[in-house]
Amino acid sequence: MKQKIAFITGINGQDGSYLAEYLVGLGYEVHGTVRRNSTPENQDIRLSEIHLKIHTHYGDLLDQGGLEKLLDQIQPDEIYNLAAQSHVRISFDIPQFTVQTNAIGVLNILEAYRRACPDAKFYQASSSEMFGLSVEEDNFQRETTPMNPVSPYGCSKVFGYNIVRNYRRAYGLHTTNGILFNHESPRRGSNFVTNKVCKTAAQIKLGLQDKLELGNMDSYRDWGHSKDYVRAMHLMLQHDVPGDWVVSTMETHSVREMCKLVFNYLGMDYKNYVTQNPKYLRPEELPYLKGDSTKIRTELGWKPKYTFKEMMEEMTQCWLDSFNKK
Ligand code: NAP
Ligand code: G4F
Repeated sequence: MKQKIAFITGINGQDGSYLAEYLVGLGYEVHGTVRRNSTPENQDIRLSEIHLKIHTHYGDLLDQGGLEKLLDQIQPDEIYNLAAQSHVRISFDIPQFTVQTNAIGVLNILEAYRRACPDAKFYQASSSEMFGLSVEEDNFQRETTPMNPVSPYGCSKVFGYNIVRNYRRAYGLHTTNGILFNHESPRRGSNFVTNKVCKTAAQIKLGLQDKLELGNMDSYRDWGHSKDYVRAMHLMLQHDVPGDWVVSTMETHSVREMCKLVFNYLGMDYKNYVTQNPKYLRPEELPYLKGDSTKIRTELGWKPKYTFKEMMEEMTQCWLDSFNKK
């Protein structure tokens, strides 16, 4: 059987790196884009375990011609569009760049794909942030929940989601949206709340820091593990019919509960160390997320392997180990 070829934008991000490892493990030839960076060493950090087994190319979602050239050369079977300005708080600081990348960028890669390799299957990294303030009466968000975003990031992702559905219907392309709820790992950027808490709590434990400054501790998130979620992305593209699927743990925890768990793991009480700094508050907050992933569980047989506790402990332990090595 012919070796399958995958193309991943944002291959050096959290999800891109795990997805690349997963697909290499399944026998795929894996290609992906990285952006030009003045310190090229930084770009390989998350790919250190597989960089010799994959093919990286310079590429940017803002450069449609470059994307089309790459897709024309590579002729992938599967395209995973994971690239994005993915930080919600920062999307209020750089709204134009966020919308250019996360909205127009999706259009750019869809057009490149439609012209260069329309027989491929296409995955779009859509987000639970699109639901914003909408919650169903049973306290879940699901595929049918109206979208009511509360950030430039959320608004940009709604455009990406809709244009992917439009290209599916208008041109008969195999384009799929994964509506993923928050997912974390030791490779999560350390300015997202979970990894910020794990990193700073480990520093406090080792006497390298004395406090942790956070924003809103009373928002709720449905936090899963990135490794479980990249399996879901792949499963979605193995389905004959394209569609939209929610991926979530079906549990929710507050930022406060998450802090308590991490500090307890290290034998400390978070109340003695955590303070609020208004600079981490958002102009508009999304207070509550809990995803109903019944559809992907029943139709595609996906379910997560990690529990929330196992994931937070793994992340905290990784920081402890890395500081202890120094
Ligand atoms: P991440 O770690 O921030 O990775 C994003 C990747 O996109 C990085 O490789 C980044 O490169 C690249 N990128 C940024 N702007 C780009 C541009 N203009 N052109 C090309 N590449 C660009 O994010 P992640 O957590 O892996 O998330 C992957 C995708 O899933 C994103 O689209 C995110 O919005 C979406 N998503 C994430 C979650 C979550 O909880 N993690 C949930 C739902 C949806 P640089 O390193 O050079 O910036
Ligand atoms: O970790 P966060 O920054 O993630 P957020 O905003 O939920 O976005 C993530 O999940 C989305 C899926 O729903 C993705 F689409 C998106 O790409 C990203 O991966 O913040 C989580 C919560 C928020 O309510 C925030 O206000 O934590 C709260 N928080 C409290 N203090 C903080 C902080 N968030 C950050 N980043 N830093 C803080 O100091």
